[in-house]
Amino acid sequence: MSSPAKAAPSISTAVRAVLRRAAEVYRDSPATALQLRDQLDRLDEPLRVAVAGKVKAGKSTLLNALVGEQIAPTDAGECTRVITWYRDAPSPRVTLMPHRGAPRQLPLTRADGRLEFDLGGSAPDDVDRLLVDWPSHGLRTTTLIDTPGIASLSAHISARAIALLAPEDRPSDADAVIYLMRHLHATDVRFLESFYDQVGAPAAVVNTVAVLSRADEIGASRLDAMVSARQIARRYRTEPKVRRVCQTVVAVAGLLAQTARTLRQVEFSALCELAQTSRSELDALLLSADRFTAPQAHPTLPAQTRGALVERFGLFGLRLATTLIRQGHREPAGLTQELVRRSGLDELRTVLATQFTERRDVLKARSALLLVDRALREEPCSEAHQLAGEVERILAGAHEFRELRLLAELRAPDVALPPDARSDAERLLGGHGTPTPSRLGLEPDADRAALREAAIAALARWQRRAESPLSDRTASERARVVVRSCEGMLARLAQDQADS
Ligand SMILES: Nc1nc2c(ncn2[C@@H]2O[C@H](COP(=O)(O)OP(=O)(O)OP(=O)(O)O)[C@@H](O)[C@H]2O)c(=O)[nH]1
Ligand SMILES: [Mg+2]
Repeated sequence: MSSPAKAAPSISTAVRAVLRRAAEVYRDSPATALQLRDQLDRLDEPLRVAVAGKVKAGKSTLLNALVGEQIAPTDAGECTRVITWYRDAPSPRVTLMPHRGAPRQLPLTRADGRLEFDLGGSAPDDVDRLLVDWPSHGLRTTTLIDTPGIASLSAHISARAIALLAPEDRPSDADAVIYLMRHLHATDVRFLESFYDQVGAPAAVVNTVAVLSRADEIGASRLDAMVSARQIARRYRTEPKVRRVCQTVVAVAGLLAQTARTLRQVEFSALCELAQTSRSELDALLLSADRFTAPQAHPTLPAQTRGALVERFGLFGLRLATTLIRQGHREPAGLTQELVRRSGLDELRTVLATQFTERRDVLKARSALLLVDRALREEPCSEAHQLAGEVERILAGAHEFRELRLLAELRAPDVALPPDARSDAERLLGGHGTPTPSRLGLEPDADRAALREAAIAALARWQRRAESPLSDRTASERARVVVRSCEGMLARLAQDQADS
């Protein structure tokens, strides 16, 4: 009986071995050895995703929306000026990590549904970061890192955010980035390019998703604001300079999403009361926040309640919520679901799942190899040559990396591929999700025969392209990467059949 072919080690196994070896090689260089050992631990931890963008882009609000709780401070307090990590843990705890000195615990309180903590006398400049342990399902696969606004009033603070995301002296602490922008601005593109240009980074573009944030404010918070925002996001997605720096752009009304996911019964009752006001009166009231909160503006709802409502929902959220209640959403759970859907949060979560969560092993491996590569360049040593060879072998050999690199290349404006072939390749390479049905453009529950048929057709399509005399060398090589992805799918389908 022939022995089964030895399976290639998974990318995580190969990277783990290289990290161990590198930690051994650099054992006399304590700082580097420590970074390498940390990186080893990171392979078993949740993916680290930073939320970045300019001041007041809505970063902390969106983080709360993603977690489904108000844990990140959103007003102008000193904590918004400090990098803060939110990670899942059995019990809540806030730890302050100073630049110098020992970490210390900070007291935390909950007030009005929000988590509150302060720096306990430390100046923001003295704080390296805050670490918030918070039991949350939303943080199980991903640790979220809230960053101070870039290009903020204090150059120092924005420098800190940039150092976290694109540090010069070491690879980034974050494996992936959600970048918020209210409009597309040259500084946003420049900032994103700084990830893209990281030395040695295989396909940095694949670890960035852009969000058109505070999307409800587009078009004066009219009821169709999200329709316009989605159109703008779609246009950005096709712009070459945007495609070059991020995977995709999603429009999200973060405030509405946050509030919907933390909706309270008293708020729901107040919305129902508002919805009973005649449409013309309500439209007039909701023309501006000042009108809506004026002392005698509403016969039954006190000004204070209205003030709280507009702060939590925004004018757009109030217009939308009252309209939905009028249309028959009489239960808080149903209203929450519809508001979250319309806020764009569901779409963002799907994008994060396909772009980040499903690819977490590759993204973490990428961070790890960047670290080893940097150590080798900055501290050359006698074993460097061999170690560099191992890094190179993983980068060149792991098909996952080839897929990432090609996905990034396909985003460049000058790719010599017809648009339909380009989008076919993007899908097959896992650009819209790595499970086989997503790659083949079929429903998640498609049967095996349909999947096989589609994979065989795709394989033939890309084999023809790889062998076509019309394809130059680069085009053939790219086509072969897609061929390999199709072969991988067929092998997995055959394996599934054998297992069942
Ligand atoms: N209308 C509307 N307002 C929003 C939205 N997201 C955030 N805001 C408001 O914008 C302000 C800033 O929001 P934050 O979430 O603190 O923004 P940030 O980017 O974390 O701000 P810094 O950390 O200070 O840079 C707050 O008053 C939020 O209520 C949104 O989607 N729509
Ligand atoms: Mg903030």
